[in-house]
Amino acid sequence: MVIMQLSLLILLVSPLLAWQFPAYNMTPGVTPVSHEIYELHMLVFYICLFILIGVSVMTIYCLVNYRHSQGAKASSIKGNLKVEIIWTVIPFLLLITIAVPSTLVLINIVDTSDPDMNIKVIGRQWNWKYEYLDEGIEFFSDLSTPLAQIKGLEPKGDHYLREVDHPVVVPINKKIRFLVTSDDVQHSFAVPDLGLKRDAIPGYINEAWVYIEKPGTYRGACQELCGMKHGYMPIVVEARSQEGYLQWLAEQKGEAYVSSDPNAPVINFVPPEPAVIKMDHDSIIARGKQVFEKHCALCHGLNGAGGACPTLVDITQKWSEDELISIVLYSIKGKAMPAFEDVLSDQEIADVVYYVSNSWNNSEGQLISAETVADARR
Ligand SMILES: [Cu+2]
Repeated sequence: MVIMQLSLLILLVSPLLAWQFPAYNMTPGVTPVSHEIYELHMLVFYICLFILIGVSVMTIYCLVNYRHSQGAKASSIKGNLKVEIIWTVIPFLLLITIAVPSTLVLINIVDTSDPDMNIKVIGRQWNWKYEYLDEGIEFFSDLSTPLAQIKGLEPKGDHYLREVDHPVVVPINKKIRFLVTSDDVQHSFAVPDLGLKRDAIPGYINEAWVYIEKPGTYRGACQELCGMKHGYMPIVVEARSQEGYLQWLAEQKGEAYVSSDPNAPVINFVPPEPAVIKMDHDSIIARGKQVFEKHCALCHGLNGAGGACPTLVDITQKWSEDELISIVLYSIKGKAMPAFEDVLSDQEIADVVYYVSNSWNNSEGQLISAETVADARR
């Protein structure tokens, strides 16, 4: 009885909480699909509430009025056609009320026809790769939360584990089709504000679409348990005005961008001169450390000794430079390490291998040039 009263109380208070604290409710989002999903959710919620209140009132009424101490006697009615029709027709009508809008929303969700642009999304252990198919640009999007926050050495930032180095930039008011797939295991591409969730399955392409109505930054995450760093592959979608998007696009391509607005200043984007790569010990160690902390330290630990993972490559033991280059490029059999062949540049691999072979127990690492790494690529 107490449990029933408690659950009743929680269920009756929950709609009030949903109204007062929208953060506890599902988000209405910023796309037509997310609005439809939200409305469907609220419709089902009200139907559940209606049933809950109806059943609870009936139960309490019977408990109070027909209890044994009041002298109530159980009757032995056998069958009642009217009641049976009522308790068949009402649930049937309720199910139809849910089924019709659900089907319409589902049909809309899968309708990826006539997109204005196409972006291929590739889930990887453990980052996302985006390819703008109509523009010929592509990039990786990695977690950008500093390692010190993850290790608890610094206070957590506002977007802890929800921030990336390269967000997906898209224009508002355009139908954008995402072609979602995976390079390795199953991931899931999900951004609640956009009403978007699609599984990323190796060998398959799943389609999804969004039409974002409001500029802003929308955050999501991989929603399919995909390995050790599943929690470290967030998704950040940046929706900009058409003008802002075109400007970003020009920057990505290293082209100048001229605004279509005659009053706007002409923005000439000039790609920066390639930096001179210093090859002294301290510079390489500093660059290698940066690469190591971004891509390796989450598993291997800042001291290289790693955690308790039995499938970790022991980098504190002595490896030759060639072995390390091969491990970083293509991983090693029987270990959970991902291949960095597509993720890191030749210079980054040369730097990180030099850093590893000169840290911890290793101290006689040889200088490696980017060309050596390029030669080691199959
Ligand atoms: Cu994943």
